[in-house]
Amino acid sequence: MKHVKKLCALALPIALYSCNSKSPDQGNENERPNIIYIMCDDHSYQTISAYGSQLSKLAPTPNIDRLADEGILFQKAFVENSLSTPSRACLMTGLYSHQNGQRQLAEGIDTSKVFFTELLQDAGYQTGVVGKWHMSCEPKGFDFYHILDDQGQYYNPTFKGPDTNGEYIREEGYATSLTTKHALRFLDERNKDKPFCLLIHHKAPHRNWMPEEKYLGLYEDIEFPMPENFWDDYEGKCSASATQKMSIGKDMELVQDLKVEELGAAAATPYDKISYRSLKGELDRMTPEEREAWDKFYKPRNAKFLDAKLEGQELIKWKYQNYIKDYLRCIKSIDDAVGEVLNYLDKNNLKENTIVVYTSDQGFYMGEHGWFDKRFMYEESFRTPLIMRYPKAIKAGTKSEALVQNIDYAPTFLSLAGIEKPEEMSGNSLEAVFDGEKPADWRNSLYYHYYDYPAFHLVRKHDGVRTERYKLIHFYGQGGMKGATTHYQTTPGTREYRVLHMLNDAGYITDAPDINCNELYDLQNDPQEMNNLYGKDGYEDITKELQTLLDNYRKNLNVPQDEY
Ligand code: SGN
Ligand code: CA
Repeated sequence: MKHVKKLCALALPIALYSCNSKSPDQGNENERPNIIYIMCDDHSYQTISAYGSQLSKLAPTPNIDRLADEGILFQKAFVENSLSTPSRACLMTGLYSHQNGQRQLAEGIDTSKVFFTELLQDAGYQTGVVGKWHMSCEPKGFDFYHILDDQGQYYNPTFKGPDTNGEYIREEGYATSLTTKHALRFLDERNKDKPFCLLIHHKAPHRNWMPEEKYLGLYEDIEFPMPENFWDDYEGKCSASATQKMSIGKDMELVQDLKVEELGAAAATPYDKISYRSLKGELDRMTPEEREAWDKFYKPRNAKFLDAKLEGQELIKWKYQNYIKDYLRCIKSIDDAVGEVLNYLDKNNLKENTIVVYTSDQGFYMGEHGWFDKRFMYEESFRTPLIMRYPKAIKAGTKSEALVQNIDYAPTFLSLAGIEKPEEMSGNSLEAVFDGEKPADWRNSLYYHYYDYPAFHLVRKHDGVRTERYKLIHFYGQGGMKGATTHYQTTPGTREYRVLHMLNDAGYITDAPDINCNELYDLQNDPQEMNNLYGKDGYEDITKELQTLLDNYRKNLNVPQDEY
């Protein structure tokens, strides 16, 4: 199927209609709340100090924590399909992936589905989106947009907006700061007589985790703890956990990911060559001053590393430490950016009547099971951070244990704006759990479905259910290229295309067997999901119960079952 690019709506520069605003910000006599939705790309809850992990205590996030202190922290927030474009489609439509069409990364989205911002617009809201859009259609339902190209770049990235004639134009600066700058521009220039909804979608901390110049050496002397299940050998699990290609030990690239540029010059394998090309492309974007600062930090570090000739577990530990440090450096800039937006709201008297949401398009592995990346239904990527502040309806310091999912965001925003949710929207408004309690009729389980195989990282297709205590996962699908529908046929020239062709040529994809296999976890006794209980004595009843639940989801939601 062809990758569909459609221009869904023409947005106007906000300056065109903001000129008749009355008085700054008190113009909000309209009681409907403003909405600021901040979504990072691949931000794990493990690296937000409000969530309390050991890792985050060593690299705190005071501004994101401030939101939690003044609002509600969701302890059990999840996505439906742990990947960027599908998650963004869930956000915009309030629908599961098979309902909105965006099941895989590069293919899908039924543009006839309503985006919640279109409904807000119709109801008189002024809407904007800045940063990583990453949908397979142009922004629709926005008065203002200023978006990055595809995944975006960290240094001096290109953006496009209605004022750039459809072209992506290079801007000087770091992606996180530029995205914030354009967000504040929207807030400054908006029509102050109308309520607004602004989506701030950061590129960071997406792979390859390139820190901002001022944070290059941050945390250098800290030794970060490794997760207890880092050395998982996948015994007792289905083959999917062992055949993925997202392990820090085997798959994290010394050149692109860990910035050992020196190894790239002598790239021996085709894989190293791709890795070198990717890193070089990013470094070549820098100004000479930025490049100098970069080299000043990484060159001596790399010299020491190359000199040490690390092998085996020592090499893997080095990779882990340096991955975590670069990732956390990117988070530091994100935390600053959140602080800037909160200060703006304080200064402009917007705090009380604005709901501020902080989340990520999915979770991320910080070494759990030995991994980076996401995609799997195991907790760290299935879960996502979710924090909301709305002084009018949420008491400071609230915590929620309710099972919530990214299909709930659109219904929440619509309900807050007093707009009736379209009947077909699957999610529920989170207002029902804003007080930290769980109403009797709130959901007791969640459905998950990942479809993107064969693709980057080779995670097999799977769906499953999670209750408060248990999780049942079903891995399924044809191996080899039989099931290929997506990246493999996508644009030649992309990194995805090159890497997948290479993996296929090396037999990784062609040799893959079909899979039809289950896993069952007791999250209370085994929160790290190390002990697959499926088929074990004593678990017959709970297995049956969960299987019925899963079958009901598939049936009631009309999930296509061609490959089960
Ligand atoms: C790129 C990354 C992958 C990542 C996908 C999807 N490779 O392909 O590691 O899983 O994006 O990420 S890279 O070498 O090009 O960085 S997502 O957040 O957009 O879903
Ligand atoms: Ca992502």
